[in-house]
Amino acid sequence: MSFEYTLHKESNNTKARLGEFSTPHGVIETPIFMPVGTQATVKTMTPEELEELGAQIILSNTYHLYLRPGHELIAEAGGLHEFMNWDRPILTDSGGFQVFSLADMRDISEEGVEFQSHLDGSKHFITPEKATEIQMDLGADIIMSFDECPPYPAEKDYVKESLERTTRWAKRCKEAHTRDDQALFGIIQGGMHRDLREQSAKEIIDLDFPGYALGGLSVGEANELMYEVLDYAPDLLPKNKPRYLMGVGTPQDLFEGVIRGIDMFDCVFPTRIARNGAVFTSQGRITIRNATYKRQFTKLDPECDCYVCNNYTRAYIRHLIKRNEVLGIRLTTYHNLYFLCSLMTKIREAISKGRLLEYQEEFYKKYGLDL
Ligand code: PRF
Ligand code: ZN
Repeated sequence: MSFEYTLHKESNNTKARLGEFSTPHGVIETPIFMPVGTQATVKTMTPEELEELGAQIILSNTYHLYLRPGHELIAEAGGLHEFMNWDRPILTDSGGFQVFSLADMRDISEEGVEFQSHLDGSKHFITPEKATEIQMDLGADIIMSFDECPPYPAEKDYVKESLERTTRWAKRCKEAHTRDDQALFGIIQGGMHRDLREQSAKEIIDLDFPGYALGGLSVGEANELMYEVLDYAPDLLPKNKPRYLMGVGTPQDLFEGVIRGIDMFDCVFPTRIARNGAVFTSQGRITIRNATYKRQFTKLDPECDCYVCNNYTRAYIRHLIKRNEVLGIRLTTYHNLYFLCSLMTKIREAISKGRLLEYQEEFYKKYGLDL
């Protein structure tokens, strides 16, 4: 149907790409950051606020919505867009990763994964076909194949066995997927091993998906090791399709990923730290609970133009957070998401002007990161 990736520009001194991906609910500009709305809500934000702060696409999770309220109920509501009143693009993750990180007991076989719900211990069996069926019911614009994300570290033999099964599962997802108003993306695994990443990329690309994700990164390995994998892994993917790095999204990771050729990111980091009272500023991350901010009647970030920074002070937000007032975490969440979405806008502008590395240097210097 209406899925098309247009590559507008390739940076001349980095591997960064400027592009657009069109979906039935609108076009997303890439590189892009996707806020996470696990439970069909980006915690504390209304869809109107998300739109205002610059979110173009959000991510939700098959595993959680399958358990509660159930995909049938969401289908009955008319799909996820209708259910949560968000009419822009949505991506759902397949549940593979969440089953492996959240479910209590899991038993992986060729057929699929048996697990116990992290909520009530009830038993479930998810197969690639089931994960695809659930995602067809949820009705997101972009859906993900059912994969296994091996833990880190893991035996190389196991990572190989696992990626080969992930390929067979990806093929089954593709065969089960029948909605032409959804794009099903493939996921590359292979851990930190170059030969295995090459094997996985080849096998998954042979199946021909409209977009490809790199899974199995940011799973506890050192940052430097992830960047090493990112030095070659995006180059294994076709240029004419979007490339998504799953579960990654600190300001530094966004720069390092974009420079290595990644187009899409998602992460709970900005929203999760916001609920602990941590906020991004152009001068680095601060914890607003600290006594230092008690009498600072200034913006969270002196350089920010968001609704929160235009209306509230550090001292007030600190008070709200300290008192566990819900408004506090709403304000920090809004600001953090605005910060990352506008960082991506500035990154896209810098690519367009051919000055991404200069912008990275400026940002790192102020933020307190080493190049
Ligand atoms: N697979 C899926 N979702 C994911 C991951 C993965 O490997 C990761 C790894 N960082 C995050 N989310 N399906
Ligand atoms: Zn702000």
